[in-house]
Amino acid sequence: MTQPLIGIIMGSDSDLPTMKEAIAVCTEFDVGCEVAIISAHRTPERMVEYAKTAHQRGIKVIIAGAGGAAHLPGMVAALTPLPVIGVPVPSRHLQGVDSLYSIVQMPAGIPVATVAIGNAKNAGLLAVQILATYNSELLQQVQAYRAALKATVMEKQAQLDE
Ligand code: RP5
Repeated sequence: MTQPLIGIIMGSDSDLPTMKEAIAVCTEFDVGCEVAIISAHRTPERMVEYAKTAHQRGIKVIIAGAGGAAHLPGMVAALTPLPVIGVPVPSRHLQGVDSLYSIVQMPAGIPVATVAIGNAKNAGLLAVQILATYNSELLQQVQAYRAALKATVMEKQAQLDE
């Protein structure tokens, strides 16, 4: 089994439909990831243990998704030296604006790279791009991915021009 390099954590199993997009990116780029449900409020000790030990297990980047009072990404960022990417999960009553504000408003010194509400795909891609800074094979994969995106747009343009 591939050594997991990306840790994908979320506050609840109800976040999984959103977070599975990040898992799909890891699969697409063949990067090992570990996935865990860890709640900042319901399992705080587990969160502290995870955040303090992730780098010792070889994890290089953590993606943390949470909704509502979304403290998980920020608290994990406070406890790990690794880069943390936060995913604001859409919430029932405020559609994820609460999640976004909870995650993005970090005090200077403890950053969380926050993606758009529900955009776990970009979190996965950003994590892969961080890993690609020291992995030339992965860098080529990222460039191929971008080339495919460009080809899709150009194909749509060609259809419009017909
Ligand atoms: C947060 O509360 C989770 O990240 C989730 O988005 C939200 C609701 O959790 P459940 O009540 O669905 O378990 O901690």
